[in-house]
Amino acid sequence: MAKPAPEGEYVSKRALITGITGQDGSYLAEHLLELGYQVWGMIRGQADPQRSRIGHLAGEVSFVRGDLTDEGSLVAAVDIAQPDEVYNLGAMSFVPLSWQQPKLTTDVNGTGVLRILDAIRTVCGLDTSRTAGGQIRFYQASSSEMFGKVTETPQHEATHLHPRSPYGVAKTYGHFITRNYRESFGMHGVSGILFNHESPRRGPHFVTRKITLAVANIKNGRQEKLHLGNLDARRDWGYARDYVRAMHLMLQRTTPTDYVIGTGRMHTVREVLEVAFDAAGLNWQDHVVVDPTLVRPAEVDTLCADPASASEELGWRTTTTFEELIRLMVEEDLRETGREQSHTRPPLAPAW
Ligand code: NDP
Ligand code: GDR
Repeated sequence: MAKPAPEGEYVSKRALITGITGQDGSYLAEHLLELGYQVWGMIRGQADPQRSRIGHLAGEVSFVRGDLTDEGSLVAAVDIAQPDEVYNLGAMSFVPLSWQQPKLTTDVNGTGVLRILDAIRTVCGLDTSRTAGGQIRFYQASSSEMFGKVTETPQHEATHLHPRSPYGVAKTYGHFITRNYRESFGMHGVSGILFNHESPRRGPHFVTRKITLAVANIKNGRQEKLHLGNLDARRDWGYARDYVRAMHLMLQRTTPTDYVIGTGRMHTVREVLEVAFDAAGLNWQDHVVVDPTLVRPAEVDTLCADPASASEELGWRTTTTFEELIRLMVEEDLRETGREQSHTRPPLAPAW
């Protein structure tokens, strides 16, 4: 929605990212800045962007306060940023927490999507000509967790949804309300159905990072045991940097279309352990304790993407294999815990 440029003058696109302090938000901001975008990041009142994953982007990204539970703040954020593209990455993203706080999860991950869609319509004065036809394009962070109890493998855009967690149920609402606003009001809204993607910036309670952090702490003599839940769970794990490219590519299509994004390969949690401990010359069987309290009330046993449409229509590809991804996370955590040791700060440890 940037103002038209006087003839011959280049005006870069403007993007508003919710969830900019998260793993994906930080990589997406970097990617869009590299592409020449003006980036606005929505942060919550409590967040301190100087010390988060985006501290290094201070000065390059403009910040606006807002919360997905507060529609007025979303209207203000969209109005201030005047974006061409809105990326809705904000969410309560840790699945186990959604059983402990199901209503808040629903409010943020489900109704929050409705609020930001309505905020866009409000700022556009409910004028569909400004939301349709590419004026404000909207990306919703949908999730493979929506497939849940799978009936076919691999999963594609038309696979039946059977979410198995309050998180997955709320994401499914966000998915369908985005589609509904596209069909009802002609909004240019798309959902990326992304499978698990990881990086050294992954939150410490997600299983890959919990493992790579533990490997580094064990190697540095700060931890002996690692407590985990279901080692047989299978996921399609990719590298987060690759996945934010897909988000941007999706919004550049003339026709708004939803895409599945994943590698097409799945591995067990046990395989993550093998690669991660091996990368540090350790044997996982010496350290891992299976803890039944970490098994979920309703587990998603297996997820694997069919990214054929994204490959054919977006030209999207992954660049990093599963083994490379886990090794690079171990290397970064070894470096980080080594640095911490030299500064005698307390060790990084997952809260879950
Ligand atoms: P993170 O947990 O790293 O980041 C979540 C972001 O959401 C944070 O910036 C957080 O802000 C923000 N947030 C939380 N609550 C609110 C709220 N009430 N209002 C506004 N913002 C809020 O997640 P990821 O970066 O890994 O994931 C990004 C999105 O993609 C999420 O929606 C997630 O559900 C989805 N997704 C992720 C996948 C993955 O494998 N990573 C796969 C599929 C979907 P704060 O810093 O203030 O807490
Ligand atoms: P997930 O990721 O729930 O798929 O959601 P997570 O890394 O939390 O779990 C993956 C699988 O590992 C099993 N597991 C454990 N998980 C955690 N966190 N801790 C453990 O100790 C443990 N032991 C075994 C889990 O049971 C599960 O099967 C992520 C999030 O990023 C979501 O926001 C996103 O939508 C989906 O990926 C796609």
